[in-house]
Amino acid sequence: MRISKSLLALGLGAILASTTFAQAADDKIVIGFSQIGAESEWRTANTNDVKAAAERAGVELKFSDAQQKQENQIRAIRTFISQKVDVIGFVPIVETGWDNVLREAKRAKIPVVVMDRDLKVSDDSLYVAKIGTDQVEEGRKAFRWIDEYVTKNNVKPRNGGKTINIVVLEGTVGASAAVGRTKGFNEALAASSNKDHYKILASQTGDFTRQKGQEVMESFLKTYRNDIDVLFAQNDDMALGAIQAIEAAGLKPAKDIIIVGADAVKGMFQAMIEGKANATVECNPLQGDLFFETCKKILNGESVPKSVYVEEGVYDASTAAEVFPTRKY
Ligand code: GZL
Repeated sequence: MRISKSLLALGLGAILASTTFAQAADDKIVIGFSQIGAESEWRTANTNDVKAAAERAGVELKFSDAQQKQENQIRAIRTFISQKVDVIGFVPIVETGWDNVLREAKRAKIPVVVMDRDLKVSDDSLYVAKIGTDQVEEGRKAFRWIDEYVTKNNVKPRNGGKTINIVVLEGTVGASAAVGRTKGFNEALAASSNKDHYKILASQTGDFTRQKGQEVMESFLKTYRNDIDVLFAQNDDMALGAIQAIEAAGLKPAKDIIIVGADAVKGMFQAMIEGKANATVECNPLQGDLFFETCKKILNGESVPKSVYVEEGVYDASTAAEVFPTRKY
């Protein structure tokens, strides 16, 4: 059967269009993303933001929750490699142990973009870009706020001794957020003109969770009760758990024991408004848009900065009620 040239051209055109359309559908960028888990309000906000930003960016997101296990993250990254995703993104639960799997991604020519926490690798070319927060600076900000508050309010040691005694609830062992905040806090303390006025009585991991924060604070109170003047909790969830322990011990949080957290999540704003916490250093989880913008630039062959920090501030009880309605997480 003869098919007229015009009908043939129309048919070919339709096939091309459908093929082109099909290619357009196939060309949707596919991003494999390994999240560490759901250990805190902050993490949940970070996950929600990544998913919403993926929608806004029009990319296909393959999302994996590692349930707080590095081996699950490594397994997820290997799966993304076998699925030949366009970009691999992940939050390194701890700083080390990533070289081998990132070498596999590099051999597969899949760019890697790191979000939130930092990592230590033998070869920086194993990841293309890192988007996160300056966790060392967050630690410095926490101590500087304490030093200013103690000085301005002429806070005296509760036990009548010579030093303002501090206990620290650290984050997950080996996580850059814990390592960085500890480093920054200690650096700022050592640099303070009042450094001899402070003493760190104890510092122990609460693994960034409310439950562990409460348990470790209970043990601090059993050991040091009236010797504790300040708590620095390396995230707000642990601070909120510690507040429960302090109240159960018959002490007044934010009054008997000054409480400074990190993250600036809504739960901590509520505690500050209720007069149960003093301050929190913001750590911004809303990194999704910048992450997907960076992924697209990399796929377009554009150069991107190796490391970018998102903006963040410090909030205390004096402005908590006024700021709370503006908080996005
Ligand atoms: C910090 C982030 C930390 C938060 C915690 O960038 O990795 O992990 O401070 C979270 O709340 O668990």
